[in-house]
Amino acid sequence: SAPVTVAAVDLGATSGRVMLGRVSADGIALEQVARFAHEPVRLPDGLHWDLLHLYASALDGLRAAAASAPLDGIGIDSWAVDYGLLRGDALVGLPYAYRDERGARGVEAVHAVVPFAELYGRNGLQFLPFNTLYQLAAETPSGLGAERFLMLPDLLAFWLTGERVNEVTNASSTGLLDPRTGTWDTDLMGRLGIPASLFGPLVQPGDRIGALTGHAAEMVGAAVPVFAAPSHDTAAAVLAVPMDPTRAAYISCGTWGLVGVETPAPILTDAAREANFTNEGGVDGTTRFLRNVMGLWILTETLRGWEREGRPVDLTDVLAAATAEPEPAHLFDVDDARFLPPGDMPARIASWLTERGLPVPASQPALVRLILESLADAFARTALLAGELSGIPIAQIHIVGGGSLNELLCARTAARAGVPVLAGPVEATALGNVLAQARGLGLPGGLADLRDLVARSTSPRRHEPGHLVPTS
Ligand code: LFR
Repeated sequence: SAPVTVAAVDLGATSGRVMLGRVSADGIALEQVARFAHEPVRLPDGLHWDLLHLYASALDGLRAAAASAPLDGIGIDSWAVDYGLLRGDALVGLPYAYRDERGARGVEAVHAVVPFAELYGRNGLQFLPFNTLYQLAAETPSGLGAERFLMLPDLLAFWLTGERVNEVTNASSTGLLDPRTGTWDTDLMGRLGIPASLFGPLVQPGDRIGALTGHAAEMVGAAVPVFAAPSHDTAAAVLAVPMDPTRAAYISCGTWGLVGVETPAPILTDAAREANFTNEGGVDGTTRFLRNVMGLWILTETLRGWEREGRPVDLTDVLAAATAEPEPAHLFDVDDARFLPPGDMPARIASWLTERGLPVPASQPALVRLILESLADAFARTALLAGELSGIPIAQIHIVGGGSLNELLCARTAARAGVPVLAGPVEATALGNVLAQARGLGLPGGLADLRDLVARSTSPRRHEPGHLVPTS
């Protein structure tokens, strides 16, 4: 098939990027054309995404991308669970950020109607207090006069094209999708008093949503088609893990560490529920059977806390110093709910430890080592557990995303899991976004072929258990 050039808009919890991807039968080349920082804004009613900043920055980036090469497509991905509500063409209210505490207020209301065990049997989602259905229970869409529900990437696609669709991988994080059929569970919506009319047609990664229209087309300079990426960033990242899913686990590590395996069908067993594993939708009808582990958030919030206190550290320096520290004798539970909201992580870690009579690290490098060691332990345990629960023998673990650059984290994960870790590609999410579009534009092949293309275009570093530095 002919080479294609597409733009991937990849929105993360702390920064967004626009990447230019060129895909041919020989490989993929990625180039960053724009990067912008953003953060949620705290208002009297809670924590909100600065959506207009995100949209305007994405449009600027798309204009820059189109100026450097004619675009065959645009795709958007972001974190999951968050959404906007529309009445007519207008947004009703400001979308909330998932680290807002409001989701937790909806949990009881949902579980009072559908107890968690039953809910899990229907939607296969791990319990996270910010899952979309809990957020929806904390507000009343019909009270707001809302007519339509769009996940954030769907909302941005609507602003770009005028088309309202729900992309399936992101829809799978709402708790309102049946993971066996990949269709909306209107019966569950009915029981929870969520109007089914809010939800529209589901599109698959690679489907064409529409063309840039109006102001967006003027800004970018052409009516470029917008494709559904796997609009959930984790689904995009998993698509681009150069793995053999019958013998490997993956960790998509950025703000979160998403740790799991890819399975042909959801696993809705009691054991999966008790281990709090999720069944989110992957590309080509696969299931992302994984668990959210706290991820680099806890480290970046720690660094941020030190900066606020006037004790800033340089990341490279502190990681080198942490590597030289001795292995800590005790770890802490990175998944404790107290670490979820923004705030003073060093103080929260210290209180977790002192509550148990454990020593608090005395220096900054020692605390960084403890954080990474605790994360690596959670990563390793969760990857092996994913293997046990799914029956997939874990011969190696792939770490992709920003965390793949953290050599200490990768090496300690390999050591604690007792299997090799393959680190990279760092840009898995953008690669997955680009590949889904390329397929929509005619690139042939199944998941294995797409992963083969990633493997030929990138070179992961190998961490053997027992070595603190990569062995290749
Ligand atoms: C990662 C991610 C996770 C999701 C979390 C919240 O960026 O998309 O998969 O659980 O963000 O949406």
